Amino acid sequence: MDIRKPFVAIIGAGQVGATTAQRILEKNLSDVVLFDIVPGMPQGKALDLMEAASVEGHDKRILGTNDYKDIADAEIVVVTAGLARKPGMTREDLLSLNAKIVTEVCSNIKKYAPNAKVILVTNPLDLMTHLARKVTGFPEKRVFGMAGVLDAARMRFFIAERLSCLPREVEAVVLGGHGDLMVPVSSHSKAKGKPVKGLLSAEELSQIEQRTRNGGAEIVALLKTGSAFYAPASSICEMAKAILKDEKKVLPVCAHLQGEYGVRDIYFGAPVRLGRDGVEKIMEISLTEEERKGLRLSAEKVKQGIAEVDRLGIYENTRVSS
Ligand code: TXD
Repeated sequence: MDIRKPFVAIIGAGQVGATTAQRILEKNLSDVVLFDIVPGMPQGKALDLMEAASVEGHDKRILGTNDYKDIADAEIVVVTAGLARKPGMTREDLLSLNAKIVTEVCSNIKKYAPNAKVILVTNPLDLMTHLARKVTGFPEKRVFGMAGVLDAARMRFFIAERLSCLPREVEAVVLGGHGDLMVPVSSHSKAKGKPVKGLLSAEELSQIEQRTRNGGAEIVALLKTGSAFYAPASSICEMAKAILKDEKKVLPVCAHLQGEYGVRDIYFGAPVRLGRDGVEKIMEISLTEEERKGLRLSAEKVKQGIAEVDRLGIYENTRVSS
């Protein structure tokens, strides 16, 4: 299968990876290379997706592979490889296991796709994005994470549901780390162009903010095994589109902040202009004092996590496939 440039490589052909591949193909955005370490699995999913092409009416191709050589020259590499927490596993256990996987994956990205933009998806998101930057050594504007588009999409849906309007008629911004301390920015949320602060009571807004923070956990509790993947895949696709089509669109992205919002030297959710070069500019928006305070708390938590990742000291001796 000849893959045509510019293409997107997806590492990890699980729920999020495979659904992202499907979205990219069916929106006719680009060809896809789908990589996983499980023999036959990415090949099987790629074949299944190709067999849908005539019915879906797209003209894109997908290659399933267990060989990192196939990601060479990718325009974008999406990293969804990793494990989800299992019963009895601590957050630290998950952190160290996923850190090892992300380190191995990123060493191979560095070797085989040194010019790619890298979108991290694996959790814990802010920390894995920090690790990916360390391991690849790529410029900051080419290494970033997906979380804010998803968190904002969830908030848009919750607002739309409450106001009986369409989710696409709602604008929302969610900043900060991708965890319990994320900051839904209600002061910038609008429905049909009107600030939601004037349309919903403070209590209703606070319930929506809390449901947004808990959005991932709500789905995990319903699914029993695994976590959300449809909305995450849509969110990754939105970011890939902004890059492939050089849209220069402003989206909330986990980007490397250097003083913006009073936050320095960590990967953190902020609105950025996304285009062909990756993160082209970090945008600053005005915030209320409460929102600023929330961001400071969230930044502290991310910093503690980064110290934990750095203590693991696993950047060295990583396996790079030959
Ligand atoms: O907002 C966000 N950033 C997120 C993050 C939204 C949804 C999911 N989020 C996280 O993405 C989730 O917590 C996980 O850490 C990842 C992937 O979630 P997914 O639901 O897709 O997990 P799966 O279905 O278990 O798929 C993981 C795949 C699986 O096919 C493994 O075989 C593969 O990862 N895997 C690897 N691929 C390549 N290389 C290595 N070493 C490897 N190890 C596992």
